[in-house]
Amino acid sequence: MKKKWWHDKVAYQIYPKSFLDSNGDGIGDLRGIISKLDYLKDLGIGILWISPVYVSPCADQGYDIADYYGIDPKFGTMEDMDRLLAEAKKRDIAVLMDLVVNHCSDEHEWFQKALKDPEGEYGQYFYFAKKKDGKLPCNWRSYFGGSVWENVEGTDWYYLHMFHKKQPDLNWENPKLREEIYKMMNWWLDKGIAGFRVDAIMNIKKPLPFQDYPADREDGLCNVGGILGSQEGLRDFLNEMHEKTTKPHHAFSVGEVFGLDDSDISRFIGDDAYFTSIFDFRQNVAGQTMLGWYDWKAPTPDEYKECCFTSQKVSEGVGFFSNIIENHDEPRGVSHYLPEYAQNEKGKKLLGMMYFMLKGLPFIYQGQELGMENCAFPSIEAIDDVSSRDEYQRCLKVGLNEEEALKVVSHYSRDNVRTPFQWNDEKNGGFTTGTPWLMVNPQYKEINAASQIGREGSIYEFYKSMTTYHDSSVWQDVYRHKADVGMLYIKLTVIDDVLVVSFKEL
Ligand code: TEU
Ligand code: CA
Repeated sequence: MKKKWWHDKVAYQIYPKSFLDSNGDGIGDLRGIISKLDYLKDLGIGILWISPVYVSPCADQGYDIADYYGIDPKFGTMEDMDRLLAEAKKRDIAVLMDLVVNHCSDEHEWFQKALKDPEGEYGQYFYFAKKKDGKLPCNWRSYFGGSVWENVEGTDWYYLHMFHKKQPDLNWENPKLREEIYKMMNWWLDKGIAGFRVDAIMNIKKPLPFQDYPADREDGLCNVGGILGSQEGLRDFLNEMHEKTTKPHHAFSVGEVFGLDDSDISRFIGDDAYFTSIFDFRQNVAGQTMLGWYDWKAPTPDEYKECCFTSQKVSEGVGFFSNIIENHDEPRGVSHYLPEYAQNEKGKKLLGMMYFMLKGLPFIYQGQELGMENCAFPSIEAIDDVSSRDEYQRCLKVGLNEEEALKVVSHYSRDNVRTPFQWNDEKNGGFTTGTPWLMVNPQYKEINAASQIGREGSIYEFYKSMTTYHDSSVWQDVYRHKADVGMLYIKLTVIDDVLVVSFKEL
């Protein structure tokens, strides 16, 4: 494998709304991020993925974009964004924007124009259909519950949304739409971003013509997750996108790819593949079923290990996975993967070390470096996330009582990782001087950055030693030649406060 600039970097995901609020309105913002670039530099971060900050009504926290060329006023201005890019550059931190192009917001100009004339030019940017013999075009279930088809009020038209009804799907079959997307991507790349984290990308190709699949719940609908990845046409779109945007810019891209067949991996990562890297979700999806959160189980430590081994083998000699313990859609990893007896500082470090040892690009999700845990939400009203609210209803429907439903949702809720960052033990954990948009995890008194920075043995300092070590030439050489040396025995020892890593071939 050729050496690439990003091979020895550690990446970090910021969820802007919950990172740091600079003006007391309770919402994290770009100026908050700028003021913490030194914190990220100190942690050893080389790549920053910023979840969406574009203009958005926030039906799905920014993943519903109303203007791809504008920054939402609640996050700041385009001048703030330019300053963020310049300040990050000074610190040798590459910035990735979140690319959400499977859908946009229903408040986007394209959709507003389409509503006026579903058969006109902008109607072709989306999927509009009418019922035939009283039947919708297909029985697919939206990821956030209910049919993917939503009626356009006062008409007999319906439009398709795989996610929330305020997130109409873009019609990638239309070359005009694709050109608009590429133009926008190139505009951001010309501005100086290093690349993109590519959202929900397996969804852009729909199996057409629309048809029903066997229902998997009593609602008569079916989950389409499993059907999407296998379509040949998807590869044409991904290839074209790469050829017209990321490739000529030598940009970095990391795809949110679910449901990929392992045999197809070389087309998705590696030299001249569609993406630079893709996230490895193997352990995240382990234990999930089609029935809903109430039926999900966390993987056991053995299953977790199995996932890691398989992923390492699958990517060996092909390319790098991007490895995560959590992201903005998952429960806190330390509350999910660690058995209860190990949910302490030692266990958290062990989990962290395991993933730093994997071949690949580690992505730290904000707060992971402090060992932040799931939040004990007092009621469903304390939870904002659309998907959590839908799953709560689902729990009640299958017969759980309210207490049981809250317990399930409190474990899997995406809001577990969206509670404000815990900077210190002061009011609101130092996140805001105002009222935070989402409750602060009451653990902020014990778990916060201020108490860990510089404290020997803290999780933060441990993560810092891991990022330093990830950057070391020894580890990087081992990484790249792993295919030649086979399995390695890795031994970590601390001598005179220095972490010593030794390798032995098995
Ligand atoms: O997620 C895509 C996705 O398929 C899931 O992670 C989904 O969010 C989850 O199953 C719902 O519980 C991406 C983003 O990461 C997510 O935040 C967005 O909500 C989604 O796309 C739509 O843009
Ligand atoms: Ca703010």
